Amino acid sequence: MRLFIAVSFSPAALDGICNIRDALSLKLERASYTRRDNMHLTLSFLGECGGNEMEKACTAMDALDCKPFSISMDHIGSFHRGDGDIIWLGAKRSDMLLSLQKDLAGNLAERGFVLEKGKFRPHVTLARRAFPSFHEKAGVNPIVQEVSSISLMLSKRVDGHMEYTPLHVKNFCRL
Ligand code: 2AM
Repeated sequence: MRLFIAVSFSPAALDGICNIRDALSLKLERASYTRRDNMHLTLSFLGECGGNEMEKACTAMDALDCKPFSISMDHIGSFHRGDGDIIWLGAKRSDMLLSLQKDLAGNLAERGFVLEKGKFRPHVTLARRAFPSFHEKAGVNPIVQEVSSISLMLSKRVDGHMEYTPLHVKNFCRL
C-alpha cells in the first residue's frame, strides 16, 4: 500500500482553496485539477509500505509531542515538470509547521524509514500537467487552517482517479 502523512483541511478552508483553484483554471489552457476531496498538505511521503511499516508509521505519529497551531496558505507557486507544471498553494513560513515536519521525519527515520531528501516545501497541489507555465509567485487571500491533527493516508488509484483514505489520526493536545 502507498502511504503518506498529511494535514487535512476544514470544509471552510477547502471552500477557499477550491475558489483559488477555480480562479486559476480561468488562466490556464489545460491542466488536471485536484478534486476537493483530495486536497491536503503532505508532511511526509512514505511510498510503498507493508503492514509492519504501517504500524511503525502510526507509532512515529503517536510519539509526536505537538500543540495545535495555525498555518496560513497565502501564495501560488509551481514546480516545473516536463509534462506540464504542478501548480500549488503554498504555506507562509511557519516554524511550528517546520518543526512538526522535522520531528515527524526524525521519528520515522528512527523506525527505519528512508525518506526523500530535499527541502520541505509545504503546499497543496491545485493542478498537474498545467500549461502554460506559471513562473511568478502570486499572493492570494490567505486560507487559515488550524493544525490540530495529522493523518496517515492511503493512496489508491480507483477507476482512474486517486483516492486518499485516512488510516490513522494523531490528535494534538492543547495542554
Ligand atoms: P504532490 O501533491 O506535490 O504531488 C500523495 O501522492 C501525496 O504525497 C501528494 O501530496 C504528493 O505531493 C506527495 N508526494 C511527495 N513525494 C511524492 C512522490 N515521490 N510520489 C508521489 N507523491 C509524492
